[in-house]
Amino acid sequence: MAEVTRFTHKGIFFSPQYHSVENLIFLENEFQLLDDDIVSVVYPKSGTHWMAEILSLIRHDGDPTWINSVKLADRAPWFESVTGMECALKYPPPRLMSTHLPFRLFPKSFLHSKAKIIYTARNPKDVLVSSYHFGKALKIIKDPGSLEEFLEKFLNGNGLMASGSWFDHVKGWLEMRDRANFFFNTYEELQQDLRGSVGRICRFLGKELNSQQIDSVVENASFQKMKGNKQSNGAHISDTVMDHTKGKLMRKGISGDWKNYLTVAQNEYFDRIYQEKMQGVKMTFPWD
Ligand code: PPS
Repeated sequence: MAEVTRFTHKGIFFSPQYHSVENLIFLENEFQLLDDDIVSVVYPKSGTHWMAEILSLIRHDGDPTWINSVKLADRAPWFESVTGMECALKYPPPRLMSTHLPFRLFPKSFLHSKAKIIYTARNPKDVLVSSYHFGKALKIIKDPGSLEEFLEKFLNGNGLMASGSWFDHVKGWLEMRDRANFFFNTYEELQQDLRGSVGRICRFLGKELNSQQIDSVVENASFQKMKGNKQSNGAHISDTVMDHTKGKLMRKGISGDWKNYLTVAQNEYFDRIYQEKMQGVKMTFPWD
């Protein structure tokens, strides 16, 4: 098995298979966001693929032809990766892009642009469990070890990659919440009422879809449909990056799976750290 390598940039670790310091510096300081850009910002394992699929469908008025024929990473490239940046630079506007980055590494040009940001957060306990399983299949990160060991890494900001601490990520991005071009939503809201969420996202984007078109977005962005769509279900992830026999991107797609994994003591410990780190955040989340 090849040796796992990683590098650290501004306190956050990245994989040389995907990222480079040059690209991260270029992205933060020189990359120009355009007023008609849409960027989906999601901490890993919190609904990145789901939101990319929803936004792809909205862009095409619910028509699934695009999502069924073009791979998700080309429809909504992760611009912090080297190949994602190449794709973003060639993307005919209006661009749709994704990122796992914390706000402090995001393009500075955002502060002077009307680019629209959609931020999706998920219950961190479910993020932990999803990351743990995915981490077991990823060949480009160190083995997560036991759940107990990974819990500690996750709470210390060393989960998967390219994103740092969940707490810093959410808090950093929430500082943008009063901006008209920033929309905050959660994985749990998507779960509870996808149709309502699609309507809210459309209003934020200034996109009008009729009832049948919204139905089509909802149907085609369902877990079952996405799991069966090889353009969206992680099938494109290279065998050098992931052992597809050990895990799946489209794993369970539910909320509250953490209850099947965390012991009472681990849950209490998590809650204690959560309270400490989220002190002062004046916002109620679906998992609170
Ligand atoms: S990644 O690799 O960081 O980009 O992963 P990400 O896409 O952020 O998150 C993967 C988790 O999202 C779940 N998922 C969905 N849930 C419900 N409905 C739909 N349509 C959907 N699409 C993806 C996926 O199953 C992963 O969660 P877990 O809990 O592991 O199942």
